[in-house]
Amino acid sequence: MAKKKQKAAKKPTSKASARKVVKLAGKKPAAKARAKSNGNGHLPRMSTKPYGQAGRALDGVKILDFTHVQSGPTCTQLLAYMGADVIKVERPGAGDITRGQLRDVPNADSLYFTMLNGTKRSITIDSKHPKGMDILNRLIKTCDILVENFAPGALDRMGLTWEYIHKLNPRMIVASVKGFGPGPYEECKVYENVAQCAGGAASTTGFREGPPLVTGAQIGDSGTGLHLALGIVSALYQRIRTGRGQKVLCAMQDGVLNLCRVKLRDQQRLAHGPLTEYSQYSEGVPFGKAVPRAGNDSGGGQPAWLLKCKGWETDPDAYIYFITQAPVWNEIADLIGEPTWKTDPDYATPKARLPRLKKIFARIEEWTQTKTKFEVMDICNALDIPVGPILSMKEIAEDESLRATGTVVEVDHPTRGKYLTVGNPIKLSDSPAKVERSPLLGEHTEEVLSKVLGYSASEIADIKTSGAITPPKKEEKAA
Ligand code: CAO
Repeated sequence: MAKKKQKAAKKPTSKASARKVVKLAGKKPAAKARAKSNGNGHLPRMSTKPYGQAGRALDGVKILDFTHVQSGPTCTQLLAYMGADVIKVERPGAGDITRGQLRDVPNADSLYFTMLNGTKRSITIDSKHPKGMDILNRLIKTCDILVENFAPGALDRMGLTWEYIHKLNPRMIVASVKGFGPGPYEECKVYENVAQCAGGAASTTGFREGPPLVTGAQIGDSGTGLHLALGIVSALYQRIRTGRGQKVLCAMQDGVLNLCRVKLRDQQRLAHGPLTEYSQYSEGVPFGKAVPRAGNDSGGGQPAWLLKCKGWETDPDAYIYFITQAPVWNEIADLIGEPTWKTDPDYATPKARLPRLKKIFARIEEWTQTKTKFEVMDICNALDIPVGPILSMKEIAEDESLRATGTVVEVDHPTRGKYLTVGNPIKLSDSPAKVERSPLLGEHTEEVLSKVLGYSASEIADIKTSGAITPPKKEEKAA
């Protein structure tokens, strides 16, 4: 019976399908499979447009962006660069608090805000106003993703619980940054450096003799924003199969720990003996119970240190990071004028060098001090010796190659004029980054209400007088 059915299914039922079978029969198996899956609608046909002209990776994805300060905005800005339509919801009259923080140009949005909110649209909505809630409901029904990084409980207090959102739009992905995951600290408010301290970065950064140190790289905020972006695109991909949204949570403590993974590795290695690549080993200083601060030691198995270059007396950034990678030891010995170190048993092997690293780096530094950091870079790279110049922010801002790749981008802003921002550090060959200036507060309120949410002109007029999208009057504010 089953066989009969199969046979029947193979039989062409119309002239058109008969032609199709005949056509496919003459093709190679791969072409046959491709044609079949296209026919089923499972796989889209390959675009015939040239690379870079087939839209952007996240075209068509709409984001209700409830983020503020740094961690959340980093995430949604990246998704906007990838093509998502990011609609940033801000409190009327006030907006994201960073618009006014660290202001350098009077009455203009700060660089803190502008560099984290490019390529987005801004709509002002008072979420605590009934009409404001109506607008939010429409946004929830229309958008694919809600991203927020309020203090724990704030979204629920607005009435936007997961259950509520999921009922309104079962396909919506709700992505949150919080300071800590479930546990004793989950209710805490958290800023960058709190996360660096709680995630293991501060205890392992700095010099052994000094206190714990926080780093300039915003691994708590921007690092967690990056993690969240990965969670969001993964959830979007899963939604293609399941048809439903899900919650995505990134705790800043977890994000920092993920970036400090090598230090948790070293914590476990400590149980089996000293960490021989740490300079404290070569200095004969015993290890304690926890991973120590390692100064400028390399985090990997290739000993390295930061060395002075020509001009260090007056230029605080005249330094080079020098890695004594084992395969190029002979080149290093020749370069610094110590050719006997290639064969001397005290220096010839990585193991023999370990207790002598301080002396070795002092000798290399004698050489680097005779050259600028860029000269060291050129000479060493020609010999395959890995080194890194300490670049100041001034040098980075002026670097032509970073401009050419779109990693540093100049944009023009109506109230502050031209400013530099960091473009998309993730380069996609078929999705050119879209890097635009940040929006003014509420710049797109009417546009979003009419074009995205379909409100009529008279409804918008009503909303305007209701107080749902305008700053509270002075008396209300005082109350
Ligand atoms: N309309 C009306 N009210 C609004 C609104 C709108 N459009 N947008 C925000 N609000 C209200 C919220 O409802 C909330 O009010 P309630 O507390 O009364 O419910 C309030 O504004 C936002 O509160 P918040 O606690 O998030 O803001 P904060 O400035 O006090 O705290 C921060 C900031 C960052 C410490 C906290 O948001 C937080 O811990 N976030 C999670 C971790 C995080 O992302 N940290 C990174 C910070 S960057 O260094």
